[in-house]
Amino acid sequence: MTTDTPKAQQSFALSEAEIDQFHQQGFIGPFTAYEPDEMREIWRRTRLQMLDRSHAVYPDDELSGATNISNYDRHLDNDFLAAHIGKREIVDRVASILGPDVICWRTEFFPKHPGDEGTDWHQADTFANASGTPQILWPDNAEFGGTITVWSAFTEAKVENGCLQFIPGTHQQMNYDETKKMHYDPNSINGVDKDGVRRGFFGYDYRELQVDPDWKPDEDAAVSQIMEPGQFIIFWSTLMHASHPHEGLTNDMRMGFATRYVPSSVSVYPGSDHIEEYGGRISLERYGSVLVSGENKNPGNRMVTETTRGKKF
Ligand SMILES: O=C(O)CCC(=O)C(=O)O
Ligand SMILES: [Fe+2]
Repeated sequence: MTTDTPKAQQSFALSEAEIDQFHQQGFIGPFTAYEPDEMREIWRRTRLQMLDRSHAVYPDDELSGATNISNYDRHLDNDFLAAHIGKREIVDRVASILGPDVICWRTEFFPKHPGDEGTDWHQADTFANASGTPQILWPDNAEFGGTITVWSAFTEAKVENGCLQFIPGTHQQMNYDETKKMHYDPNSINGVDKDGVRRGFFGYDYRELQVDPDWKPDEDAAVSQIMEPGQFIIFWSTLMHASHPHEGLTNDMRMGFATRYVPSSVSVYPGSDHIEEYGGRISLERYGSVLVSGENKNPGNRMVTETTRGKKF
């Protein structure tokens, strides 16, 4: 007999001190989900699998220019990504912040190719930022809004190839008004200089949403999140976050994979049957949130059930 806890029962819940730190700073990590060599091998395989869209829930040809949204939710057709969103190292930590009933409502790839601009400073509460329509709504009595994002480094992320940047402690107050409109201009991509740094938001300019048009992010307080392949970091989407440009000094792509979690009581895509943003439009017909912990507390949400999953995979 061994007294070691079997791996399946090991809990990765955050400690009280870590939860306090998370609430103060708006982020915590990085933590390790995979060893660097393991992640390199997984990514080599998964990167190729991503090219096969035959089971992807959104076709990428509904409207031209839809590359950002056709990147969404590949966990609904890829086995590795499906396992990743439910990985104990991640979900135990997220549940220790959000409570036991947790859904994953969105995943997104964030590639940064050599020479790409940095991601603009931004915060997201309802995720109406690009579509003009709230994508998540917390119950009326909720203390918080936004989502927990777990950003996993599928490749190395360092300053020169565009790692994330956070401004600690900025998650309690929105500097952007998501009921305002941003204008999509794919020609602006990689073309806008902001105080000496090339930054944009995939064809949008986040400054258009500023509550105070004269305000500027306190970039002196920004911290760079340098990560090994296989590490992940947890942050509120309402935290001021951005990324450095890829300087193009090396030809390695930086690949981040963001998984977004909320308590299962939150309404996802309320009243919408499609998403329209980044110049594209996708139907939510085959979409479902995935219950990664506990129970579903919102009968109104479209969920991936064993039956729909059978059809999707
Ligand atoms: O990876 C990036 O550059 C941006 C990621 C981001 O904004 C997010 O995960 O919410
Ligand atoms: Fe973001």
